Amino acid sequence: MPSTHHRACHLCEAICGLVIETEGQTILSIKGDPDDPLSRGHICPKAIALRDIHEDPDRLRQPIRKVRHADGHVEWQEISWDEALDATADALFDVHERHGVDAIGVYLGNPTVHNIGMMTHQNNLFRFLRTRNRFSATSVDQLPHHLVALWLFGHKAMFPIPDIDNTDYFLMLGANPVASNGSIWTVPDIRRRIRDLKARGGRLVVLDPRRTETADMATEHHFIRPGNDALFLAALLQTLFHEGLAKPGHLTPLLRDLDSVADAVRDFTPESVTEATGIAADTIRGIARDLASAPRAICYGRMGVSTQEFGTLCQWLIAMINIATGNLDRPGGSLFTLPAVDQVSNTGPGGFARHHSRVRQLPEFDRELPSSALADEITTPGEGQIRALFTGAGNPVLSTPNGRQLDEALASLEFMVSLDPYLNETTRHADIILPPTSPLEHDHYDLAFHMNAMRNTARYNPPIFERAEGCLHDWEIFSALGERIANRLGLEPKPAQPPHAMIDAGLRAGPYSEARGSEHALTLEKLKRNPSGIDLGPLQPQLPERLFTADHMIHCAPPPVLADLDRLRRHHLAADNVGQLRLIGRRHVRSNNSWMHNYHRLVKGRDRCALMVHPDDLAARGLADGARAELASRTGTLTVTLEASEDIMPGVVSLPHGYGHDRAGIRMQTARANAGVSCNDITDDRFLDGLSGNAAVNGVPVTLAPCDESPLSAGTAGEGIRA
Ligand SMILES: Nc1nc2c(c(=O)[nH]1)N[C@H]1C(S)=C(S)[C@@H](COP(=O)(O)OP(=O)(O)OC[C@H]3O[C@@H](n4cnc5c(=O)[nH]c(N)nc54)[C@H](O)[C@@H]3O)O[C@H]1N2
Ligand SMILES: Nc1nc2c(c(=O)[nH]1)N[C@H]1C(S)=C(S)[C@@H](COP(=O)(O)OP(=O)(O)OC[C@H]3O[C@@H](n4cnc5c(=O)[nH]c(N)nc54)[C@H](O)[C@@H]3O)O[C@H]1N2
Ligand code: SF4
Ligand SMILES: [Mo]
Repeated sequence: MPSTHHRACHLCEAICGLVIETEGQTILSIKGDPDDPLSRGHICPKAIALRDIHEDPDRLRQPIRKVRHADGHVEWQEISWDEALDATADALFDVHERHGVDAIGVYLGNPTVHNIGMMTHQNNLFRFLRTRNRFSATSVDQLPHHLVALWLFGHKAMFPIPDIDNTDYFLMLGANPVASNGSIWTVPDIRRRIRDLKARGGRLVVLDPRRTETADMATEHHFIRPGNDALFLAALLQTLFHEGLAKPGHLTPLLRDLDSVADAVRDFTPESVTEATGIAADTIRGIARDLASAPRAICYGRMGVSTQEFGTLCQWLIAMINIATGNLDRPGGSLFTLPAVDQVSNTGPGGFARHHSRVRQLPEFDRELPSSALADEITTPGEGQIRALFTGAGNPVLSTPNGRQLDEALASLEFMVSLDPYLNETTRHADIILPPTSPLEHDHYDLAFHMNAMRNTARYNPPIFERAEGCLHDWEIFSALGERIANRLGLEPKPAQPPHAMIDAGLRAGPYSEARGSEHALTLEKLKRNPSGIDLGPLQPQLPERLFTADHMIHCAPPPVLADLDRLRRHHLAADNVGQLRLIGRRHVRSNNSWMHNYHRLVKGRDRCALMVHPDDLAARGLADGARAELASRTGTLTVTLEASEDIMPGVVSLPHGYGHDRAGIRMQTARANAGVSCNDITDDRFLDGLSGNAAVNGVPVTLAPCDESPLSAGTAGEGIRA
């Protein structure tokens, strides 16, 4: 008898509702759930990969331990959970005893925030490992959003969310939601929402060095030279002030230091930034006037403006533009969410620069150091050097800058353990891999993404399958390891309450609880009775109550941000800003960071890892479409296949990240067969947003030249594995 299950897709931030039909252990079909109040039936081609992940023979089902033979041969052996957890606890405790807690490094990757148990239970382990050497994908991603939220609104997770369904004018920079399905903006079915915006006479203006799938749907697209958005945004804000268009309206009584902001950007005239940005002064003025005169407008920017040299300035300027035009905290502009489990109110506000990385003095944020510092912290001797590493749901060898350097650094560790279902480019360096249950074997609640969703909803899904015998969930692994470390330290472990009990408690204390007088009276039981999810209504204005600053004001002019404008001025004058070839990234709807290339249905078809180059740039170097060429940066060289494209701005080349699966010793057959190259082999751990320490994986200075096709120039780092 087939049975029907409701389930959220956990692969990207759109959190689409699915209806999954199963029979026994077999998945018969995966479809969009039309009754889901947020996604309303939308899915993308990746949803079918839920089945592929579940069934993938390469997915590890039991812990494995690396055995090094005398002849240098490396072998992996399956071991029991008790053995694996004991050996891991022993090794971590040993490093802790000999070198102190900072000798243990931690790196957590992106799927952590898509996984309820990793969110709720990581501290069952990390409370006993209070190392300063914590790292995560945040600093290759959204770190600038957090800093701006903290400084302006008093809490790291206070993100203004674009209300696309009610807006008239949408200015978007460095985001490609038609491929990515949205980020720091949970917005399933973006295509239809863009079509609706245009149908009601609204406009979408996209600034991107590539004419992307999103730019293709826009009413207007402008190329912008990578890394110069802060200049464009500063000139836009300057125009708003200069032309008297800055009218914060209802926000006025909440604003501190708006005058200082106007002073700070006074010298960024549209004329002064035209050459650097590639955008005409009249165009900048036109956009400023359109944005100001639209009844309801949004300015939004994502990866392209966050993971670049001025990521924090860009996010601050975007927030200031929304504030100056009165579009923050009002329908049709950008609003704050009120999630059912209110992880904004439930977590600390976060802090910045309370300590710095040992080797390069990069600032912490929220007790994490920039991932660009990880390799140096492993390889530089001295007190506090990382000797053991825990990775969870992360693949930093492919996803952080200068991946080859990190690859080599990982090979030098005394001990490494990975909580991960795959033996991949990063986890091949581990001594022990702890694989969690398949996603469909545990329950699901989107603690993180309801916080960023364009509508308030809540949804809980029980597991679809019984877990395979002898398998542990991510949260159980954290708890079991925490218990063992606590015992060795002579401390009390934290009792492990399952995640669903914590969700129930969160719902019962949250804004839609009976205790708070809400008609929804949300509990876990109620969510279980409504498997497609419960609609809690559109985003509502919430200021000043929702502000977390001590004075309940918006602090418009954080001193570190104003000071950083001088760095922008120096960059503006630098001789190599214009004329230097720049590398940017690219996402494809059938791919997801580094770990979804092992599913045949998603990777089949044409090579998606080619370098997009403008025909003029090819001609200038004597190169041709389809040829191989050498792409080089300060950190290394890659041999790439060229793809001529008029859709990319001259002077810019684009390569997706997350490929490069040809390293020795990985166990992902399909990915290996479609290896591609890793663009992070040539991104640069020293190329950063100087204010936040966020990696600048976009706008990397590169050179492109015909290939010297000797076998040694092929871009692999397959030899780095520790034997
Ligand atoms: N050049 C360049 N670099 C980039 C980016 C870019 O645009 N350009 N994007 C950056 C961004 S935005 C991000 S978020 C990072 C991502 O960087 P990472 O998070 O480091 O890398 P992922 O590719 O997401 O790897 C996820 C890992 O989690 C494992 N995994 C999957 N599901 C689970 C699970 O349920 N439990 C556990 N324990 N493990 C699981 C996978 O097997 C894989 O090893 O990459 C960044 N790097
Ligand atoms: N299919 C798919 N979906 C995904 C992911 C995936 O890997 N694949 N990853 C998920 C994750 S972890 C994240 S964080 C989100 C990211 O979501 P998005 O940020 O929407 O996705 P990107 O494709 O990285 O978009 C960045 C855009 O910035 C442009 N760009 C690069 N440099 C610059 C610049 O200097 N200025 C400007 N203005 N633009 C620039 C690029 O051309 C690109 O179009 O996507 C999520 N969804
Ligand atoms: S857009 Fe695709 S990958 Fe993202 S949640 Fe929806 S179905 Fe899953
Ligand atoms: Mo991300």
